[in-house]
Amino acid sequence: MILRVKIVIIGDGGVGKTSLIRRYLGYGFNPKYLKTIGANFYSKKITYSDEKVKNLPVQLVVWDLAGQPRFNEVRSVYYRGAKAAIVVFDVTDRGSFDNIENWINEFWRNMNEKLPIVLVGNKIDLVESQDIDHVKTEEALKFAETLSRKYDIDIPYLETSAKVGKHVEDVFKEAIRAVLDYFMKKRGISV
Ligand code: G3D
Ligand code: MG
Repeated sequence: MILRVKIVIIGDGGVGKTSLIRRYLGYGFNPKYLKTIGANFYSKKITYSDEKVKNLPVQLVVWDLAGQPRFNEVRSVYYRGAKAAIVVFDVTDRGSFDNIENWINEFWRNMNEKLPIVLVGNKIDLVESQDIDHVKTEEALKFAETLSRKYDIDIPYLETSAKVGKHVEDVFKEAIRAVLDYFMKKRGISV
């Protein structure tokens, strides 16, 4: 038996969603393009382990928007069956940070359920290499905490660089962990 986990990756255009997936899966990894909804989906078998679970086979399916213009018409198809969302902003683009709560609400509204979220601040390499105005770690952490309290759900925050490959694996691992925790709690199963 293999657990199938669909994850959607959302956030403003240009924040690095596609780059994160490509970095995680390897650049030679080709998605299937769903022309009707303008989305790519990447599917890969992985073996998941953490402190509680050992070597769990998971069919990870990640959905990524290929173009946003027609998104209004296709969003229900895009979100259908998702178990979690990776919500990404660009730490050097405050506008993309300001939109995070909209993206989260949009996801939950479409799912009719407060499914797990992993919040990601990408392009951290840019602020490590130059002194530019950006969304600071403390501010993003505080925001994640505020959202967690407001919606009564734990929202982890991670900073990544798809460019140099920093903490990219952790994002996907955290998303799968959140999905397992969520559905085990929901079914009253403890491990
Ligand atoms: P999107 O899928 O969210 O729209 P993309 O974003 O993955 O297409 O990335 C948008 C641009 O940001 C790309 O630049 C990409 O190379 C760059 N980018 C993505 N992640 C990072 C990162 O971690 N660090 C840096 N420095 N750049 C990143 P181009 O120039 O190809 O449009
Ligand atoms: Mg993209």
